[in-house]
Amino acid sequence: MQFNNLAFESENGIGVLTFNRPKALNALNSEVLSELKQFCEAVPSLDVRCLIVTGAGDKAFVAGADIKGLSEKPIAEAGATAEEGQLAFRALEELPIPVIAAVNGFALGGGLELALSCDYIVMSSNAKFGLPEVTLGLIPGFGGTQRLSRCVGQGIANFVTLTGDIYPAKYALQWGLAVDVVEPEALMDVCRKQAATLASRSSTAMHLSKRAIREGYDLPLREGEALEVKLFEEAFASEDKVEGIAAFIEKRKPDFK
Ligand code: CO8
Repeated sequence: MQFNNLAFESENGIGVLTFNRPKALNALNSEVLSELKQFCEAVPSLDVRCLIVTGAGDKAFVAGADIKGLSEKPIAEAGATAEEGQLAFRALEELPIPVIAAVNGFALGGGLELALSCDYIVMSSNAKFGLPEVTLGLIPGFGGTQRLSRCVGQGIANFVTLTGDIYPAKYALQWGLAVDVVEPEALMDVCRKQAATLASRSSTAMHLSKRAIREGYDLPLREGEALEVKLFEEAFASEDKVEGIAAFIEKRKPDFK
């Protein structure tokens, strides 16, 4: 797959998707968002069981929406522009495979919103994050007002969004935004190791788990439990369940297809 602003490579079922506009700190313009959506549509046809998302260069994961591009947008296109980003990030969020955000530098505005659309975040110790939209007279438009509060709670989401300040990675760990903060040189190795573990798990069970957590999040508890029952039944009827339980009983590693 060839893109102008994304690089993709894969090995042993682990894919790495790199946002690749280092001169603009990997900022998101319409072309990048459209390429992300195309990439997500192609994922089921790729031989990939786990995806790592990162940014090119050593300075930025993604420094947000392309501010120069935004400056040229007519007011009438504002809603469509926000929706364009939301649809691309939703496609990423709904991928059937696990997705790790390897945040290697600035994750600002749309960049933080991108990371929040992945299943979880690992940050390098020199990464910085924030939602600076209020400093531009804007609000987050690619899902940030919704996903940040779901991830860290409303108080911290209010704090990050209203201050518009840029925060060091240690706060991501403290606030439960990132699952780990590691030395910059170790970031990709740590993520690849985690991806290898995920790639060895049942892809059916991971997909159903992702759906149960994501789709259940907005439901009342009893409806969420009902959803869990329905998805549990699907897992129970799967070939992976037969293999996983047989492997346990036979004291061997499961060989999930
Ligand atoms: N868009 C376009 N270009 C950018 C962006 C960006 N978001 N960020 C950096 N760049 C460019 C700079 O303009 C500069 O280019 P040039 O060399 O041609 O002048 C190059 O990248 C390097 O950047 P700096 O020289 O500024 O590097 P510094 O190390 O001095 O600063 C910062 C790094 C702190 C990251 C700084 O670049 C910065 O503040 N960037 C903007 C961050 C920001 O505000 N992001 C939020 C954008 S708004 C957003 O994401 C809204 C999402 C929802 C949109 C909804 C649509 C309707």
